[in-house]
Amino acid sequence: MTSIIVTNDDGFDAPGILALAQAMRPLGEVQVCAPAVNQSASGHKITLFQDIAYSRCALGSDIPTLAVDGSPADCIMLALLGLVDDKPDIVVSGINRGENMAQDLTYSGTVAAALEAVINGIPAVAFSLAQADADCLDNYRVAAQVALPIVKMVLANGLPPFTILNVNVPPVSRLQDLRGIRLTRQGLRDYRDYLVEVDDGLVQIRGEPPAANTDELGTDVWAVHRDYVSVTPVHLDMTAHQFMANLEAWDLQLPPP
Ligand SMILES: [Mn+2]
Repeated sequence: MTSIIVTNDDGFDAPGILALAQAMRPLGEVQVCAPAVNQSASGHKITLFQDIAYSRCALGSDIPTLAVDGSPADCIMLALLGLVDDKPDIVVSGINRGENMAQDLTYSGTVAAALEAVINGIPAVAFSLAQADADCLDNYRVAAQVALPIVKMVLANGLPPFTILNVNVPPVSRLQDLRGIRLTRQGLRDYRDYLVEVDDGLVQIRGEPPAANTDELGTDVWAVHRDYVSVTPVHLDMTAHQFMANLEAWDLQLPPP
């Protein structure tokens, strides 16, 4: 029996993870292992040198669920280290509340959970709904419908080592309002954060929704802006290969002894 772990970064009780877990059920045995509380923008944080509490419950009345007092990467690490009985055939992360495109990938706990899976040799897909402001259940349902055939293909074909699929779904309430799937690369976003002095010695990061260059053909932001589902293959290797030759020319040396 195919074993599927579903996780997210919005917390085990977010609407997106329930939609995703339910959509995965035709493919195998579904087990949810997700943060107990919202861990959005936690990146690839893992919790070391301290206790991690967890509890067992059920989602949608009968999907076995572990709520972990940790990060999304913690959830996958714990699951693979034995908190979940069966070794999973795939890890599916999401459906995130809000897109994970362009530079978002480095902040995203949703994507980090998928990367934690491939570090351990388990294929993984991250799903995000490009709508941050509301929990529209119809939109999550459409995104979950999109997820099913994609996960099916990954189960059938596998993925190359250290490679995940990062999927972003435009916010539509009917499947027929999507124009199709586009294979994309990471685009560029322009964050518009600012600092707010809340009190003496107390600040907060706030911001307008990020702008994006949606005109650059073939990027994730380009596709989602045009109501295409964006599928980006993402590799864990962050080496800037295209800079290697130039860096070589610097001829970096140790200081003289
Ligand atoms: Mn999130």
